[in-house]
Amino acid sequence: MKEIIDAISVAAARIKKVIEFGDTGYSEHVNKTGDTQLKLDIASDLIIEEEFKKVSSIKSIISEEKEESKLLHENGSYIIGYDPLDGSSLVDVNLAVGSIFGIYKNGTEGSDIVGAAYVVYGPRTEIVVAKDDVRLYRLSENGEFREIKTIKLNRKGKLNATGATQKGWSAYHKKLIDEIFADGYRLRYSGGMVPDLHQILLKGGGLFSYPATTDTPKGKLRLVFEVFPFAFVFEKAFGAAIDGKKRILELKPSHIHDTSPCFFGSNEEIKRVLDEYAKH
Ligand code: AHM
Ligand code: MG
Repeated sequence: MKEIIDAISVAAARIKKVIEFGDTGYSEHVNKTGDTQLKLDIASDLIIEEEFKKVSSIKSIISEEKEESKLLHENGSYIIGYDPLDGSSLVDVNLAVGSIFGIYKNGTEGSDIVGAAYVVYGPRTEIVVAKDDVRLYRLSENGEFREIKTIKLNRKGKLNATGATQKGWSAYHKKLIDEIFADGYRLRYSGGMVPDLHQILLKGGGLFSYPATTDTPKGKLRLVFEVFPFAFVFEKAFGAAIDGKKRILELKPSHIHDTSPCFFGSNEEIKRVLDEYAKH
């Protein structure tokens, strides 16, 4: 898998430049989810595809920005599901964005994931890689990613990142979130899942939620490109990830672009969600 992480590192350094100096305008294309693609989404997707084409162990790629999966090397053994530039609409307001990668074998169900990585393009460029454990790497002046530390969540955190349109929340979801705030948790939510989850991972824990709502009953975030990779990261960092009732990595999407409600966090906060959701 090292060759895949190396390719992600090369792609990340290239995408960082595109974010800094590229055109932030819209293209004329609409992706599978119905979003008009930004030129930055397309450029990032092309860079990743170019770098993955050089890696013979990658059998196929599935991108949030592509309708279908794409075969790269018939004899490869890995399938990579990725979101090339998550939160790309935040670039024009100069907030942090990211790239997310799920590394799968055999298929793209939750149980097929064998590794995950994400890149944060913020004031600094960082890569987090989850295999047996979760490690943070940072881009240094010489253009190389240097290992910084291993990431481990505490049993309980202090941050509460609450996603989705509040007027569409269920009454019990609102009750749960209100109770968490009443216990002293602080709101942190930029609208980019990569920096928002990265903050929870690095500040020791908390809860990130993107629930089902009346306007998005199956949530917004995509299983193969966003939710499974982060579920893998959180579990390997001694946290947990659920859809409200079930462990995320037990879910089986019926289509590569399927979405799911999702909750990521440290164990105590995830237990609170499970206890409240079990009643409904
Ligand atoms: P994108 O893939 O189109 O960029 O959308 C995904 C983003 C996530 O990064 C973020 O958590 C979520 O959308 C925010 O959505 P909302 O504004 O509805 O809370
Ligand atoms: Mg995304």
